[in-house]
Order: sequence, then C-alpha cells, then structure tokens
Amino acid sequence: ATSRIGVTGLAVMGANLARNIARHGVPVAVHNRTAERTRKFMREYGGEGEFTAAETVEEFVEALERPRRIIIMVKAGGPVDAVIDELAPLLEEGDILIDGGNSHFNDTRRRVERCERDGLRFIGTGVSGGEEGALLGPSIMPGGDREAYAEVEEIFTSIAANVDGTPCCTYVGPDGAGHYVKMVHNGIEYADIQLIAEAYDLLRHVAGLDVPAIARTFEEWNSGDLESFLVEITAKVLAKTDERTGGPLVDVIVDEAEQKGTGRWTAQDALELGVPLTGITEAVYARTLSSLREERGRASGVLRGPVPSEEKDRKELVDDIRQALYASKVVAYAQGFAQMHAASRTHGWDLDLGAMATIWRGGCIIRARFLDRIRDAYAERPDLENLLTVPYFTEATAKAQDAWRRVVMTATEQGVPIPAFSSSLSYYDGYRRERGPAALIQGLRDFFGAHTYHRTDAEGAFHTRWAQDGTEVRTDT
Ligand code: NBP
Repeated sequence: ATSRIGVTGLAVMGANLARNIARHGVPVAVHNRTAERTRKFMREYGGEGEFTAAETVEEFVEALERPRRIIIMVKAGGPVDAVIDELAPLLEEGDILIDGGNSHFNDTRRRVERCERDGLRFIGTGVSGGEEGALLGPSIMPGGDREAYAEVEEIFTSIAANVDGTPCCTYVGPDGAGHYVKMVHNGIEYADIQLIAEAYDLLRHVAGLDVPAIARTFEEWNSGDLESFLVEITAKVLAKTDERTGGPLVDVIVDEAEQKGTGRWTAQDALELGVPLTGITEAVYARTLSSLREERGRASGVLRGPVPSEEKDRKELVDDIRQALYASKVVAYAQGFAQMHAASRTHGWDLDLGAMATIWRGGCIIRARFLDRIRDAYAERPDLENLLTVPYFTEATAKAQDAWRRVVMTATEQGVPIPAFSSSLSYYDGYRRERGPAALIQGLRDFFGAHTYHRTDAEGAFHTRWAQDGTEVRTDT
C-alpha cells in the first residue's frame, strides 16, 4: 500500500482531480470501471505524478494506505451506489469513501447512514469549477463525517483554489450538507446566467446594441460591482466570431438551454422548505421554455406582441440595465442564502453561511467580487435572516431601484421577457412590505373551505359563517 488517496471514475472530473492531487506531491491510486480508461489515463498523464494504476477494485483497495481514502467521481445516482456496493465488502473499519459528484443531498444522507452501518466513514462533497477547476483548483464543499474530513483536509485544502491565502474548501456540515450547498451553488449559477441572458437580450433588442458592442459592455461591467467569472466569460463568448459565417458565434448557436438537474433540485427543495426562491426557479423555467423550440416557432406566427415604440435614450438604458442586473443578482443570492439558512435549521446542520461565501470566491463558476460583501455581512451578523437587510445591500438595492423599475417597465412595454429581472423586483417589493394582500387570500379560503383566519387584533383562529348568518366565531376554543 503506497498511495495516500485513490480516485475511482476517470472521466474528465475524476481524471483532473487525480492529476491535481498528484501535482501536489501526493501519491494517488487510480481506477475506473472500464480498465481501458485507466490505461488511457496512464498513457496521457502517468508521468505527471506518482500514480498507481489499478485494473480491478481489489488492486485498487490494496494500493491504498489505511485508513483508505477513496474519492468516487462517477455519474451521480445509481453508479455511486454501485461503486459503494462493490467497494464496501473489501474495505475495513474506518476507511473513508468520498463522493465528489453532483449527488442529490438526500442520497448522500442515505449513504452516510449506510456506511456508518458498515463501519465506514462517508463524505459527500461538492466540487465546483468544471473540468478546469478540478485540475487547477476547484471550490470544494465537503459534508458528512467530520473526523473523516480531518483525515483528508490537508489534501483537499492544498488542491482547492485559493483566494488571498484562504483555501476555497471548508467542512460544511453533517450528512448531506456539502452536497446541499453545492446544489444551491448551482442554483445560484442558474439565476446568474439567466440574469446575464436577460441583460443581453435587453441590450440587443431594446437598447439596440450590436453583439460586439454588447461584448464590450460586459467587459466594462466586469471592472465594477458586477466583476465575476460569468460576466467575464460572457464578454468572451459574445466577442467570438463564427468561423463559418463570419458573424457572431452566438447567432448560430441553437437557443435551447439544457440542464442536468441541480437547478431543478434547488427549486424543488425550496418548495419543500417553503422558501420563496423566485430567481433560481424562474431561471429553471426559462430554460424549460427555451427548450420548447418548435412550439415557440409555431407560436411566434400566431401570438402578437406590442407595437414597437420609439427608441429610448440608449446610453441611459444601458446603465439602467447594469443596475437592474446588479439588484436582481443581489436578490437571487439573498434568496439562495435564505434557503441555505432554512435548510440548516431544518436539518440541524449549523451552516456557517459566511464560510460558504468565502469558499465560493475562487475555483467555482459563481466566483465574484460580490461574495466578499456577503462574507462581510455574515461576519457582522452570523444569524442573518436575509442578506437584503444588511446596510450594504439595502443601500445597493435602494440606489438601483429606479433604474430597475424602468428596465422592467421598458422590457414589458417592448414585449421582451425578463422573468428573473421582474420576479426579483416583485420579490423585493413583496419582502419589504409590512402588510400585503394575503389577508384577502385568507378571507377567500375561509369562505370556500372554512379554513379559518387569524385577526390582527385578537388571539385565536376565526371563521365567518359566510353561508349562514355572516357572524364570526372563534374556532380554537
Ligand atoms: P460522468 O458523469 O460522465 O460519469 C462517467 C464516469 O462514471 C465514468 O468513469 C464511468 O465509468 C463511471 N460510471 C458510470 Br457512467 N456508471 C458506473 C457504474 N455503474 N459503476 C462504476 N462506474 C460507473 O463523469 P464526469 O463528467 O467526470 O462527472 C463526474 C461527477 O462530477 C458527476 O457527478 C458530475 O455531475 C460531477 N461534476 C461534473 C462537472 C463537469 O463539469 N463535468 C462539474 C462538477 C461536478 P466507465 O468509464 O466505465 O463508463
């Protein structure tokens, strides 16, 4: 046994993670269900570090120092269970299994329990940053057995991205907490991307900018509050000229957004928890609507839009869109963090949300200057309910709101869909309102279903006898 850690599953993510670990001087055992992939890995990268190639699981397990540390980097779902089933009988008490794929947090909770029963220790970890992150430094979100994490902490923090001397890796919490946080990270990524797409649509079809000008606009925006990996690469994607047509590449890409499911999981869980998560959920719906391409094609010949109005002041509109993008982004993050706050309470995870903002500053897709602000907010108020109520964000949204409202109005007038911009603004207006129209909802529910209501001026539950004499009765005594 000569390897300090093993990686099984050598598709892009596993291969790059194994290379990253080996480049840090750690001997790594590598394994893949189909042995040819392991051989190919060794042919291509075998010289990069101290690898032991294992063709069988038995050889793989043999190659590892105890307690064995095994990173599983296979397709999420059934394959993870299949790998655990195969490895478990060969392992010994205290050995550590680490699932680094995009597993659903409920699967991780189940696997933690299952491994505990077998005397094994389980870590479910989010790994963000795509293939490049895995190789050069991802953001790592490990959850599960805390003592087991201590045994891999040194390796994990050394291979993670690093911002200002702080590694983008920290223990997140028990059982499924790591995968949960990764799920919300991906959800926020959906919202961020959707907001950027809406801004692009507005710049193009309302402000009338051409694609190269929009690329330059995003490049400019990247030097301000919006500075982030996603805004940076938006400028690059828009600036790309298609080799075949000589026009912008974006104009020949089919407008159907695909998805692998983590955004949908985030929205589903928000519904379960009862957390308003409009930004991320609208982003999921927008991708779904985009995928109805043929239907849209038919509808475009039938459904009428508004008569286009005269051109607005372009320069002013461009800056309005920047501000609307920023304010909507604040809302999307506030919602995602509020969801983690609620999940932490529900599952007893005791999540340190400031630490999550800290480990997302590098390595991952949503890395942004903005996350420093979120980290500061939680440093000041660790039990913060909603980021919007922190002075920095309160000021930011207050300052942007006029522009934000103008953008939502203009887009609506012009018939350009902005589900994430407009739902974020509605959330903002709903959240800042002390008294809303839900009183009427309760009245209606009482009318048709005797569901009762509470009064603002008295304790207890009440029902009005709508169908009888119209008198009110207290129902909880
Ligand atoms: P894939 O998700 O494409 O999975 C391919 C790997 O799974 C191969 O090694 C394959 O082995 C193995 N595998 C399968 Br499929 N079924 C198996 C089974 N029943 N038993 C054992 N092994 C099995 O790989 P990936 O794109 O590298 O992603 C790995 C994980 O990382 C996923 O959960 C993914 O969601 C997550 N992730 C991916 C990214 C990204 O940018 N791609 C980013 C962040 C997280 P074989 O060679 O024998 O078929």
